[in-house]
Parts: sequence; structure tokens; C-alpha cells
Amino acid sequence: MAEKVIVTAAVVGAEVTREQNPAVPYTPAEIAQAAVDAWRAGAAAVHLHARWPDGRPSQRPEHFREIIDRIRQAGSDVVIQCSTGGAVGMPVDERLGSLVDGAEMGTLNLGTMNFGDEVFQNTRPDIVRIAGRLRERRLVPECEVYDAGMLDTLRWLLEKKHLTAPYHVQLVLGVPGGMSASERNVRFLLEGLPEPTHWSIAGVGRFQLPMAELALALGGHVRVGLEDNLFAAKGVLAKGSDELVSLAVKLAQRAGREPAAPAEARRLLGIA
Ligand code: KMH
Ligand code: ZN
Repeated sequence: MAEKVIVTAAVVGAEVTREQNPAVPYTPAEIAQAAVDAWRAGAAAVHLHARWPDGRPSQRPEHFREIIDRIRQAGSDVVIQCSTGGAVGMPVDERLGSLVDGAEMGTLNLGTMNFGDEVFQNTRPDIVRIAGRLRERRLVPECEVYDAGMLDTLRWLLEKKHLTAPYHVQLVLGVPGGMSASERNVRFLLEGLPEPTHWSIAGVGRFQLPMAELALALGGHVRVGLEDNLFAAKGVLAKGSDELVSLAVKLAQRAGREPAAPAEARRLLGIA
């Protein structure tokens, strides 16, 4: 039987705004509710960012703590993954604020790149430092790969033992400045993945659901949610990340892949 699929919900991110879609959550209570709704819809994991109540991105530990506490108080056992990417322009010290008690995974962005009209800086020393912090805190890294050369960085990190298994790879495709979300690019990237690796695709914008479908067909996992895409269909705003998770779950079932429960996701991802 095909491996169960881990659906990760990226419920807010650092860039999207309520002006673009009124369902974008800002406060810790709203972000926690969005995460719980996504879990109820079938997400096994949530990729978390935080915001100040006015919508500015935040990596403040107290915001992440409140989000996680609220998720657990709601009775959800969803896997908690905290962003160390934060927002463009944030210093690494600030970005590391998200790695609070209760986090189970943390992201590891594998290179500097144009991110829209800005630069998302991740120097090799930054990457090594973040990898070290994830290791110290016994968090499973999710390696965010936006472009082909970042897989060479992944191999370098493994070779130098800055990174060791278990880790997860997220192919984030369609960021303006990164690799585009095409089947050809996905197949090329998969050829370069170290073995054995669990991998997932996060397609940006209108590529979100087509990339989910492709990941499902190729044996990967999927990430959906408002961080990466605001629409449920062409011209139709998503009512929340849970709606996008429901669509991904339907695609999974059509592809003969059952969504993993959080406990199964922990087993697959090597979370102790
Ligand atoms: N907000 C982006 C610049 C991550 O979460 O680790 C970076 C990002 C990646 O969202
Ligand atoms: Zn993110």
C-alpha cells in the first residue's frame, strides 16, 4: 500500500495580509484556531508563523508559546513545526525566537535568494547556526528548498555533519526569485535528493493544488494553506487553510493515499 500522506497546513506565513483575504489569522488565538481547524480537516502537521495583532510578522517566543498552548488546550495532537525563516530582513537571532518548548520541528532555509522584490538572506554560517540550534533543541529540521543549488547545500550539511537524519525536505516552488512550480523542475529536484528522504511540495499561488496532486502521484507529502496561496479556485478566495486542507485530502483519496494522523506523521518524520 502507498505510504500515508502527511498534509501540512501553513496557516499564516509572514507575507499575506487580511486585505488580500479576510481569513488570514493574526492574533495567537486566531492562528491557533486556524491550526485546529486545519487539523480537523485532516492536516497532520502545522507550519507556524506568528503575527502582532496588527498583522506585522513576529518571531516573539511568547506569541509562539500562546499559539501552541491554545492548540493543545483545544485537544489537538497536530505536529507543531515552527518557522525559523520568519520574514525577510529579520536577523537570525530574532528568527530563532520561534523555537519554544512544545515545538517538534523547525524550518531550515537552505540558501539566500531573491524573494519577490526583496532578499531572503540565509548565508552558510546562518544555516549552520540554525541547524545547530535545531539539534540542541532536538527538533526535526524541515529543510526548505527553493532552488536546485540548495540541494547541494543539503548534501554539504550532511557531509559536514551539520545535519543528520531524521530531517524532512520541503520543495517550495513558485516563489518569484526561486524555482518555478513545474513538473519538470520537481522531477529534476527529486533526482538530486539524498536517499532516503521524506519530501513534500509546497506550491505557491495557483500552483498549490496542482503541485499537491503531483506530490501525491510521485509518493511525496504535501503542504497547503494561506501562507502560500489565498484561493480555493480561480477568483474564489479560500475561507481558511482548512478549506485548502480539505481539498488536498480529497486529492489524496483520489490518488489512493490516506492522510496520516499526527501520530503516524511523527513516526514517519522520526519525531521522538
Ligand atoms: N517568510 C519567508 C521569507 C520558513 O517559514 O522557514 C520565509 C519562510 C520560510 O516562510
Ligand atoms: Zn513559512
